This record gives sequence, C-alpha cells and structure tokens, in this order.
Amino acid sequence: MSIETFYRDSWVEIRLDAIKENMKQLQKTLDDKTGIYAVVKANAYGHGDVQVAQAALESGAYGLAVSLLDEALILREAGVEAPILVMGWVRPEDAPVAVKYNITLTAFQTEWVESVKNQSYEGALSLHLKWDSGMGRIGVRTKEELHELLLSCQDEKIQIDGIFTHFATADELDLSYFHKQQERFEILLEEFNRHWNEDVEIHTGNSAASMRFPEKMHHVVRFGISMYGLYPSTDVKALEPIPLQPAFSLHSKLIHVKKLPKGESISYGATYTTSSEEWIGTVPLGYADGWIRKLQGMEVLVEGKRMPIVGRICMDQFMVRLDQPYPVGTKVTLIGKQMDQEITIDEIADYLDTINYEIPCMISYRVPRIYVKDKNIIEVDNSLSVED
Ligand code: PMH
Repeated sequence: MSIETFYRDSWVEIRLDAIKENMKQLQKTLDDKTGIYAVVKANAYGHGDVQVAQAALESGAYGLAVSLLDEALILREAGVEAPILVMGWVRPEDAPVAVKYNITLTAFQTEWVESVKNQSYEGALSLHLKWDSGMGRIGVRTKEELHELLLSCQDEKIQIDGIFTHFATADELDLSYFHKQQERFEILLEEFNRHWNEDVEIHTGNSAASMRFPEKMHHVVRFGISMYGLYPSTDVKALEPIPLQPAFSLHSKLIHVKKLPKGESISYGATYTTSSEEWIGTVPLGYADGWIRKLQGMEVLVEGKRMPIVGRICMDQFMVRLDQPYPVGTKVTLIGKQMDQEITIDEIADYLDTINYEIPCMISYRVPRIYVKDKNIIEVDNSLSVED
C-alpha cells in the first residue's frame, strides 16, 4: 500500500468497504461450496486491479479472473498468490510465461493446444476449457470439437482444471435464450464427463446469473459488475436480487469562477452563449480524463445542487453554469453523492446511451484513484506519479 502524491484537483474515490459488502451479499445467497472469481479485468473495470483484487480476496474470493496475460502478471507482480484465470485468448508461444507464474489460461482450439505442447516449459500448463453455448465469441461449440480438444489435452504438459461458458442474456427478463445456453452447456458437460475422469471446476455465472440463480451455479461464479455495486441491467436492477453499494465516485474542484454578461460564449465552437448575466465555473477535467465531449449538457453537483455543463468539453477542462458564485476550491462531484443529491453511473450511462460497465472503464489513467476503507484514505494510486 502506498500513498502517492498528486498535483491535480480531480480524483476517483473507491470505497473498498462497498466492494466487500457486495461480495458478502452475494456470498449470503450462494451455496457454501460455491466460490467466487472476482472479475478484475480492465483494471477492475476502472476501479484499480490490485486494490480490488486484495479487497475481494480479503472478503473470501476464491480467485481472480482477467482477460489478458498482462493483467494477470500485474497481479502476480503485486504479490497476489490466489488462483488467476485469464479468460481471453493468449498467444500459444506465451504459455511458458503462464506456467512460470502459475496462471491458468483458457483453451478452446485444438491447434492452439498442439502449438502450446511444442513450447518449451517445465511442468504442466493449467487450462480451463471454454465452451461457446451461445455467446458466439470464443469456445468449443460441438461434441466433435470437444472430443478433438480432449484428445489433444491428454498430455503431461497440459492440465485441465476447469470448464466454463458465458451467458449472453442472463440480465434480461426473457430467459428463453439463457435456458437454451444452459441446456447446451449441460449436454457438453455430460459428454465431457463421459470422456474425462478427473475433477474439474465448473463455472457459468456472471453477476446476473449468480445473483438471480444462485442455486444453479456450479463450483464457482465470475462476479464482475455487481461486485462494483452496479446492476448488470435495468431489468436486474428492478428485480434487485441483492442490495448493492456503488464503490466508484468521481470528484473535482472549481479552479476558476467568473461572472459573464449576457451574450458571451463558452468553449470551442462557441456552442453555448449566456442568456443573461451568468456565473460560470471551470472544472479541471476533460475528455483526456474520460469525461467525453458527449457529456456536454450533463449535470454535476456543487454544494448538493445540480449545475449543467455548458459549452464543449475540452481535453482537460470544462465549464459549468453556477447558480451563484462559489469560491475556487469548491468540490464538484461528477459521479457520486453530495448531501441528498446523487449522480449515479447509471444516470451517466443513460445520458450517453450506453451501459454502466463502460463508464468507470472510460475514466482514464490520468485521474488518480483514492482508496477508502472505514472512511480513511488507505492508498492513493497515481499513474502519473514520477515517484518510486
Ligand atoms: N465472465 C466473462 C467471460 C466475462 O467476459 C465477464 C464480463 C464476466 C464473467 C463478468 O460479467 P459481469 O461483469 O456481468 O458480472 N465481460 C464483459 C464483456 O466482455 N463486456 O462487458 C462485460
């Protein structure tokens, strides 16, 4: 844990207690024997991979799931010893790196396994086989492909430790496609069990499936978006299968406040013109921080009140219309609570016509992350830091 200094007035706050609470809520509904892979790919959906991984493991997560081998190596480098599964495709020539760092890879192509076997490494590569039961992304689809793959895996350089699939519609009210995927998975599972005697981990559920159908989960679930306190869809939010607390908030400060007369324009393209005398504040955050230009017109919170973003959002700054003058240094909340007002990630996602997953992911490396536990700042992570 380190407290790094940063020299700007914008920051993300991550409440690690919220992550722990969300883990606890899911654990309550799961069978005692069902473990949790905390999905921390993409820098833990923008929340900070190592910090979230540690909080999840402290809360009893069984392992961690990422998309890239590079992401897994960052966790190992930070001293994480728990099982790590890379769910995406890794080049076969990089398998020796996975073996060296005890990282499990995902396999679904016979040629890939053959190519891995030609690499030089000691011991066995741990694999989870991926079955495409209807996501149409990666995975084995037929019994024939499965047979071929299993044949190729009968080798001392390969160790099958798990099998999994991924649902495309577990977050929707209409569950017909979800059931179809489950059926297809069960058929391949029967086939697998006929040809393979060793015990393996079986996992199918993402946040939506694990919260809605905890009794249908096998050995592990892969808990992503809801560990961060967000529901996977508005449909699931309405069902509220478990209570969740968002962990992510985004803040800045007013760095300049001025009174403009009627008829003055703001920012590139002069797209906004004051319609009377107006107080305008400048916020030091822009599209290079992930606060993209499409957020023009969205609101921010100042002293618990909503103020609109006026004019185009620049690379590093944007302007807001204030209801009155506020001192330089006044806190501005872009995501999160101030008094009884709240701007949620879901609201931002709605405004941008996208899903909540995308919002924390898009807040860039330029914005330092502050980690809070029991109301205390326990760590500051600043990617721009030049300090060791
Ligand atoms: N398992 C796999 C294979 C995934 O790709 C994801 C999320 C999860 C589990 C976790 O899902 P959850 O966040 O809904 O709990 N993957 C993605 C994705 O590829 N695009 O958006 C989410």
